[in-house]
Amino acid sequence: MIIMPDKKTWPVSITPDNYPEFISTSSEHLTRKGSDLAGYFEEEPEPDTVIYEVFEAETVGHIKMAMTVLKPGKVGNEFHMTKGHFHEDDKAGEVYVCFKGQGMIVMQTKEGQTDELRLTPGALAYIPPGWAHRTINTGTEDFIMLATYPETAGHDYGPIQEKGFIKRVVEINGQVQVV
Ligand code: M6P
Ligand code: ZN
Repeated sequence: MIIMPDKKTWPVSITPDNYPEFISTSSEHLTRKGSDLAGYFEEEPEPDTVIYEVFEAETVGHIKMAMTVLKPGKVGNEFHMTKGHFHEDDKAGEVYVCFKGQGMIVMQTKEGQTDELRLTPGALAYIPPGWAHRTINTGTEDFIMLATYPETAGHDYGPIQEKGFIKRVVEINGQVQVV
């Protein structure tokens, strides 16, 4: 089953069965290793460890789609996570759909409001404009989710790179805790 006969201009349905084809037909592929996340965790990750990969679909028009595959694991007691970012366009929101694994999304505003949501397969998360967002794999298998967002959103990594998120997701006594 091919989900994207002409992936730029043909309607597609991405399902729990065919989502691996999205990955295999993506046009852009980004790998983030421990060395790319230096300074993000409380402890430093192994530089060569792959933390996550992002597969972006070739689309036309105003909507972009990217699938993130976040590997299971921890750095110290902190679960593997994405860098996290604000959007350059403060009117641009984002929608995540979870396909596989167990995870969380942590969000915060520039004014210091924070929130977090658990994501399991089938769950959809809405990230309102103005909220920075980071994904965390709290499980033992790959955590895979699809993101859709306006092509003009832009990634603003600066504030998170400098100060981090207010909340971290860690394992304490075998339990997932937001601290
Ligand atoms: C999702 C989307 C992408 C983002 C990716 C990885 O797929 O939000 O825009 O690039 O996650 O997150 P980050 O860019 O914060 O490392
Ligand atoms: Zn985003």
